[in-house]
Amino acid sequence: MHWPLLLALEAAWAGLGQATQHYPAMWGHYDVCKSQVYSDEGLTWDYMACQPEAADMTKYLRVALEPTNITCGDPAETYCALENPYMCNNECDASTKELAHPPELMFDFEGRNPTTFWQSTSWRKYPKPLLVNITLSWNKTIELTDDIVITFESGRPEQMVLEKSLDYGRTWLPYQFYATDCLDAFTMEPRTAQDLTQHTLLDVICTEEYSRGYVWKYDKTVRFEIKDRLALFAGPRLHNMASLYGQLDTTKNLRDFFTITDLRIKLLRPATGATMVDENNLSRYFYAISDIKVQGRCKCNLHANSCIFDKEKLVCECEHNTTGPDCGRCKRSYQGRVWSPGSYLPIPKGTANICVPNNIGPVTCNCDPFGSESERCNATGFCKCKSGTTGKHCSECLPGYLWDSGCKSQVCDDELLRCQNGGVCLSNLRCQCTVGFSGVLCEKPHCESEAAGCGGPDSARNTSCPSSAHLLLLLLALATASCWPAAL
Ligand SMILES: [Ca+2]
Repeated sequence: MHWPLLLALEAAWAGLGQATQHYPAMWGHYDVCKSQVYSDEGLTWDYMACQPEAADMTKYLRVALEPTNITCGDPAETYCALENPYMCNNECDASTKELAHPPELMFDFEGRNPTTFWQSTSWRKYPKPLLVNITLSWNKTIELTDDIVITFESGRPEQMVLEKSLDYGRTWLPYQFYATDCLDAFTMEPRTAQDLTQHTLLDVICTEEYSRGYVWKYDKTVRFEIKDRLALFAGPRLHNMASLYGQLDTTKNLRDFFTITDLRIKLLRPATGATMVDENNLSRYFYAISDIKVQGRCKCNLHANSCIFDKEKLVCECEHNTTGPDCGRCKRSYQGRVWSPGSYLPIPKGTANICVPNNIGPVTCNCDPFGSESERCNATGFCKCKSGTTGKHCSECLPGYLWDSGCKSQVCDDELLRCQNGGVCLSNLRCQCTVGFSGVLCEKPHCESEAAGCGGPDSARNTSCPSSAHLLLLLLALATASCWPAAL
């Protein structure tokens, strides 16, 4: 019954490739956190891992630029084309809507003509570096599911770094370096994403693929290759998802690699199109970005199938008795065991890892209904055991007691506690008496008459005869055909 989930998982990952034709054009996500199933115990819930659908994450970000006055147009400025210093028809004026190039134009709907774009001031302070930080913040942990694609309206920068943060911008890690000359810019050997293997997937590389060669009109994008990295485990068409899920389940570093709260694009040197910068025409050098694509999903630790944008913030709608912005902890009354993320693999290899009520955890895993006073543990977290019972769950017997729907005192054995008068000891719990005898050890002969005040078997007054301790006396008494009241 779980294989449809696997298919859904595969569709989920395959669906991430919707922007590229050679990936299956399937859509879907595993949105089933639980379903009702019939089992030996009747109709029960079957819990499964789930996660929100991948989406365009640029709708939910905040963008910040450093320096704050780096956007062009204040004061108004005219720019010349990089490839032709005499073609100066690019005017930027922040006070005129048609001529302004604010940051939000990196995230608006593309497809209109002419293209809309953000643009920086020109490199008028050359040789001081023209540095710009573009920070994208989600205030929420998200998982990247597709390539990050930055489309430049200007020439692509000669040096830039893409960085990520996992802690809301407090600390940063490089994701990838980009340069026309990696050795010169960053003292790194140039590599490409295609050079990576399963063992080097998490390497931070410097690539010259998106900077080298100045082609103004046709080569505008800079990529961070997510899918090439996923394909190292899932195969070139992402067909072997079980392999990828297995890795994601067991390798925290791999999960974390695709996880971010913020991205930062550090623009370090604009395109110059030549080895020498033309100091007489510095208005040829600037950055302009028309579009940034970031596809991903809310990280909900496989405990939610939807994520909502509430009060300007993304929040997982947690299932499985979990809570927190990332479903990262158990609800207060569901801390019966330690919180864990759900697993990517379907049952039985994986589990949803639901949070269980406080009194069902492995520390207390139910009090025995026969051996304890209550099936629930007391306020201190322990089961209260009945007499003769012991153990964490009150399911074990003290010495001298035997289990029989709870712990019963041992009645007979073949040594010290022998059944008498021909009785047979059954499972140490009771004597099976021969006709004419009763009592725990068959020590009591039935009365044969009502003589001497002895009642019949149904008598409410006296139904038994002397105890085993008086066996000798009993024999004497039998000789006189009389019977003693039980009180003796
Ligand atoms: Ca745009």
